[in-house]
Amino acid sequence: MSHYQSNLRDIEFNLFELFKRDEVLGTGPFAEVDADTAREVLAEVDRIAREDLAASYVDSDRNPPVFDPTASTAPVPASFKASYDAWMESEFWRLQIPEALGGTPAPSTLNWAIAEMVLGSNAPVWMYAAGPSFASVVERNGNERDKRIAELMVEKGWGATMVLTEPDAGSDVGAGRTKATQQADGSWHIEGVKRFITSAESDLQDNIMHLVLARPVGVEGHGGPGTKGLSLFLVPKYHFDHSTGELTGERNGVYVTNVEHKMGIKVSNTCELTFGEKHPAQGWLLGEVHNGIAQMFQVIENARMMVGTKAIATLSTGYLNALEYAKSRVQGADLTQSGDKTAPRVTITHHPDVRRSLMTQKSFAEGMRSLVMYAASWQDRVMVAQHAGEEDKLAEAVNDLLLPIVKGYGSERSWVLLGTESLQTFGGSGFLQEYPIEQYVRDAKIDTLYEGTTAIQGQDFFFRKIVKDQGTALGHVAEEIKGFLASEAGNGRLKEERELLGRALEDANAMVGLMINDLMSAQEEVRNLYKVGLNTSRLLMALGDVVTAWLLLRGAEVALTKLGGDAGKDQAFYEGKVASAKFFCHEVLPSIRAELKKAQTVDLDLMDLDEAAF
Ligand code: ST9
Ligand code: FAD
Repeated sequence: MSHYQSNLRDIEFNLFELFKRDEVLGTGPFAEVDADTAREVLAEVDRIAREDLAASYVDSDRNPPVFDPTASTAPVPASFKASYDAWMESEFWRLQIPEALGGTPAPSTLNWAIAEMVLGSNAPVWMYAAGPSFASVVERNGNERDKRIAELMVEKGWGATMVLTEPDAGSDVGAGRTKATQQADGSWHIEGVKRFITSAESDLQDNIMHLVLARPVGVEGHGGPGTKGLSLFLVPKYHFDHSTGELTGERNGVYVTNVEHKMGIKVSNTCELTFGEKHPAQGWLLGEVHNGIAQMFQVIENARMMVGTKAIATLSTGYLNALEYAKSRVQGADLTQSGDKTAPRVTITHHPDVRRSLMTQKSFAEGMRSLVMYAASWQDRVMVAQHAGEEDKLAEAVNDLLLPIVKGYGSERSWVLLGTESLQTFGGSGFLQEYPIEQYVRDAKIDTLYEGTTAIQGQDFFFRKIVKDQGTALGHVAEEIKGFLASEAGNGRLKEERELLGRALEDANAMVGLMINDLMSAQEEVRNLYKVGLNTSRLLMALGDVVTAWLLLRGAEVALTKLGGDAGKDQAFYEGKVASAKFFCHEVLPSIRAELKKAQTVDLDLMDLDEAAF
């Protein structure tokens, strides 16, 4: 039986009922993908995910790749290769890439809906299969040479990697020391050691294109300190004929020199990558411009969305597995009959605390699914504008604002809830490898770490997405929420919850105001910046809760309308939507007041404390 329990009904609810994607499907840039096609694709991806992708989930955890230092290889298990092949053969990855590369562009919302099912059933498949998406960044930023390389990457099914991290440069990418020296023929030789590079080795593809950040030496005006001195180079594993893509048989001087032993996602090779040690590692400067960090952030933005979606997808399948177990596990008597030792035993879904736990899981999983879809709906707007030869600055800014929430908030909430609630629902059985939850917990922990830790997401959120943006995007989202608060949404049935949301929004806004004040006061007393830094993660989580609650309530409003008519077989589904929105507002939102109080009492004591006192 499949470990993966998808929630296609809720995915379709988000796409078609809440965010009304039938209005964009089949139009403009998405002319080739109408709503009917989208539904067919979703149904087929659902099947592939539950059957073909989920099939190797356990085996590739128990029998992970083993690094062979002599050959510098780490082949994946055959079961995983079968899953990977099934995904590549489905060709659905073409929905993510531009027509110029043989793609059939679909709205971002549809792509992230598809991604949820792939990531929830076997995330490393999505990561190894990202070559064509990487190619679209090469195509967008490249000159004629690079555009041809991008075509070859897709045509030949090559893999690709994002290569930033070094032993001494993790969160601080700008500390990277890998260097690039230009050669007489215009290419570059890369020298240095990168670590933790995902998909840098496997036997899944004939070639791998590494997108490498390195510091050019001896180039005036470039190669200075920090991230701005980094340039992006295309460094293939094997040399190839740049017009035909035929491999020349010659190995480039970039080798995997170690594969990490990890807590989870073990089949996803995490590699140390050494450049130019045995012989030169030749690379080409992307687009022949020195603009590495900005180019790499095009990849990072996509990857951050991916990581948040992966975490949330895992919580969703964790919840549905827990629900299934709870419905059949008989233990104890109903609380109202606990005095009667002969009372019938009941399934654990009868116990109030189990119900609290299940509804916590359901409301977060479904609310954060809506969060992913909401962010993606802004990406749809960006794509529509670009197709019309325009720029939608607001859509870009709101998407930017939402990314750290999807990634930082999404991964933190998911990882914690998978452990404290989904696994807990199974009792001691949750601790066993017989059930998938312990693997979910191990596999989801990485989501709070890579692609920028939660601390980095919190700082990105406040300093870049709020302060640098001068509050434009945040102001827009807040206005949308206020519009909802002022409406008659739910026809009286969501009145209390709208009030709770209103209060939470005020509290979160007060937190932003407080932090802006601390930031301003840092101009006089620079150490006040520490106060801001003590609150950035807190703000990310608080606003994450606010946006999630609002989206759940919007879903509840839709559901109430459906329940007002003949909901038919969907009666329970819609009742569940209303119940989870109400639950979230009552159970989660009041804590934001306490978080505000904590934020207000933050002072410099912690920073003044001698390290020895910790
Ligand atoms: C990793 C990979 O962890 C894990 C999973 C891999 C799976 C791979 C496969 C799946 C991925 C599929 C992707 C396919 C591609 C698809 C594309 C489709 C189209 N937003 O603030 P400053 C830029 S990888 C945008 O001064 P510092 C910006 O250019 C490792 N841009 O930063 C800015 O200049 P300006 C991940 C941003 O103090 C410049 O950077 N590692 C943003 O120099 C400098 O900004 C990390 O994520 C942003 N949010 O450096 C590192 N922020 O201001 C985490 C910055 O002029 N650390 N830029 O615009 C950080 O993010 C740090 O904050 C830092 C700080 C490095 C940026
Ligand atoms: P550090 O930066 O040393 O952080 C340690 C702790 O300090 C964290 O809690 C962090 O939040 C905190 N911290 C650090 N700086 C600050 C600060 N300024 N303010 C507040 N707190 C701070 N990298 C790639 O380039 N490509 C990949 O494909 C890739 N894949 C990965 C796959 C896996 C499985 C793993 C584990 C990592 C991968 N990484 C990859 C690297 C990953 O992005 C980094 O591990 C991550 O960015 C954190 O860097 P670090 O591990 O050096 O931690």
